[in-house]
Amino acid sequence: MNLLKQAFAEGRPALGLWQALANPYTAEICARAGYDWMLFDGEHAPNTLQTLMAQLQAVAPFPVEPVARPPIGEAHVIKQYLDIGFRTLLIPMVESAAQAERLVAATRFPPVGIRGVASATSRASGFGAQPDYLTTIHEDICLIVQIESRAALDQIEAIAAVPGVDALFIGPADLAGSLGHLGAPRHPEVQAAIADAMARIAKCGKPSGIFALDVDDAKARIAGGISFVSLGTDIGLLSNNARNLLAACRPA
Ligand code: 3PY
Ligand code: MG
Repeated sequence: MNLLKQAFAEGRPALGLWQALANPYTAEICARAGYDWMLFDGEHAPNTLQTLMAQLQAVAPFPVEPVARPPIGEAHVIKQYLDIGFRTLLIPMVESAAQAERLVAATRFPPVGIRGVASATSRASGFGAQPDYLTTIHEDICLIVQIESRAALDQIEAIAAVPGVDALFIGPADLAGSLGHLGAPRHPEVQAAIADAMARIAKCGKPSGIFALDVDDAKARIAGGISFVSLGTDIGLLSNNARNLLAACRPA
């Protein structure tokens, strides 16, 4: 069972951690902490298929749902991510129902979709050890689309209505840029757009997610009934604690 889909079904907020270090060793350390999901970033972190797969292997023993973000929502990238074993995908920059339909098709085998078929050679199928992989994997696929532009805001209801779109995730950084407030996701206009988007996603009956700006933002999103939220990043944890430790011990 896909652990994120399970959390959505149970109405339990799923708490996640962003992974941008592109490193299996630190991914394993973070997986031990008990987050519900971890995002492995192929869009902005220096990841390759090999580094993504190594991170998947590192977190495999832990009860965490690995989520992968490809650099772009193209069918050939999606099939590679699925073949190495990701079941949950976060696709950046989705702006229309037609685009969402193409993404769903990329995650489904024929005749429903266009995903290329590898069975005995893919890690996803246990290298052939899971004989019903081809006919059952769609149940465990979780497709999350990112709403992060003015154009996407206009299309929320149409995108949410696409069968196979499991959840919508707001990207505050890109949304701020698109709304004319680059680098200022806390700008009141951006925050108002996010609140409106959240309410509309809820009205569509779809789970909504967001990248929290800090602990207080995360707590407020959870109190507001969000389905899943990223609480922070591996880089943030490392750099903040490195700075704080030094500051605490350096004589003033
Ligand atoms: C964004 O903020 O634009 C993201 O994609 C991540 O949250
Ligand atoms: Mg973004």
